Amino acid sequence: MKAVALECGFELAGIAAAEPVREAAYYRQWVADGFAGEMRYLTDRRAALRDDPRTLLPSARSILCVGKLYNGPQPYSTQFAGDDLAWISRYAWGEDYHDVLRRGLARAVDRLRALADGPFEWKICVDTAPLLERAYARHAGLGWIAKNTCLINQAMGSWFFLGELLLSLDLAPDEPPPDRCGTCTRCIEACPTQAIVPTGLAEGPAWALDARLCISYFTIELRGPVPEALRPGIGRHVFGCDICQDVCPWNRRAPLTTDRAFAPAHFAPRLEKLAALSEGEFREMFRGTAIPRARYSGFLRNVAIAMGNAGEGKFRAPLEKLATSPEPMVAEAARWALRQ
Ligand code: B12
Ligand code: SF4
Ligand code: SF4
Repeated sequence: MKAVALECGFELAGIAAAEPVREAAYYRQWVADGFAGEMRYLTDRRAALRDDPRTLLPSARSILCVGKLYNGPQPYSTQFAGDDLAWISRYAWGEDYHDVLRRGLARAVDRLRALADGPFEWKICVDTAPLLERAYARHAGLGWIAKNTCLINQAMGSWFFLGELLLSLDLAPDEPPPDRCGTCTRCIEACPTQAIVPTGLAEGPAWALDARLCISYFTIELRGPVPEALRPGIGRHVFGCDICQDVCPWNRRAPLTTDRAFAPAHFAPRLEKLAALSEGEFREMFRGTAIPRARYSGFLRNVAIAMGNAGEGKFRAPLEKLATSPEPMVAEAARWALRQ
């Protein structure tokens, strides 16, 4: 199974049992604490589906969990100068990972079909299914869930995506590796908006991510205005955030992907160029990437905030134009940026 996954372009592979895990209780607590913000797909009826992977495939016995590297040779955001350049997070530079991982897992299914003794049922999941991907990947031995809440692999760091193949086959599960964060707190200290917060839980993780404070949430998921007090912390981020992974010692020598699908189409584009994009040009520029998830209006809101944070006089004219946007959220962000 694992050899097939490696042949199909995944660097990490392991097996977890398709059973409920104790992390589901922590997920419920996280939702109850309001940490999901307005991400309703995490809190509505789909929240309960996360209790048991068999809600996704009733015959499931095992989960083949895979990891795919996306790291490129480009500098980390924390080492990259240029106030007039926008930061798009590392994971979104190339082709949309949902498509790339699904393709790889579909190839794996074909190979397994040829190898298996008899028929089996399967289901591919990548990100969007109501499945606790990090928790199952941990049980499959792919890494530990770190203080920054990312899954880290001792040899590979954390620049990898997760995907799963639910299978009706009975396979021997792997063991979760030990937590190797130790006494380190670099990610917690480096987060510009203090989004990694103590849980105070007697049992369970000591740290959680309050998405309502996270730049990644603001710039990708949030559909309304970003709370004003948190805008300065966003810096020049226009889509996602890499800081808590950039500063992690386990990513100091993180390996690079060899998959050309993740080669950057637009590395650190100029903010002025982004501010001038029409909706059609926005769609054209980022077609096939994960960026349209932010939507045109959300993206322009992010660009306006980044320009305000840069505080450069040359951004006055593009911001004055954005301030006349028919989209109130964009116009308001541009007015705020002009005040900065
Ligand atoms: C919602 C979501 C977000 C939200 C919330 C993130 C968060 N940390 O919860 C936002 C928009 C902020 C986000 C941001 C990012 N995301 Co995101 N996101 C998701 C999504 C869809 C659900 C995650 C979720 O359920 N969160 C709620 C929390 C409570 O669940 P959890 O993170 O799984 O946490 C578990 C652990 O904390 C665990 N736990 C930890 N320690 C311990 C200890 C004990 C004792 C116990 C009992 C439990 C426990 O319990 C929790 C429940 O299982 C997943 C895909 C999926 N279906 O799982 C991708 C996913 C987590 N995201 C991913 C990525 C790449 C990112 C970003 C790096 C993108 C970017 N550059 O901006 C950032 C990283 C920010 C960060 N530090 O986490 C990858 C992570 C890969 C990896 N190596 O970890 C995933 C897996 C998508 C994928 N298929 O590859 N994301
Ligand atoms: S992604 Fe950025 S804002 Fe979110 S927790 Fe990490 S450093 Fe903080
Ligand atoms: S920076 Fe330190 S505490 Fe944070 S995830 Fe990395 S090793 Fe863990």
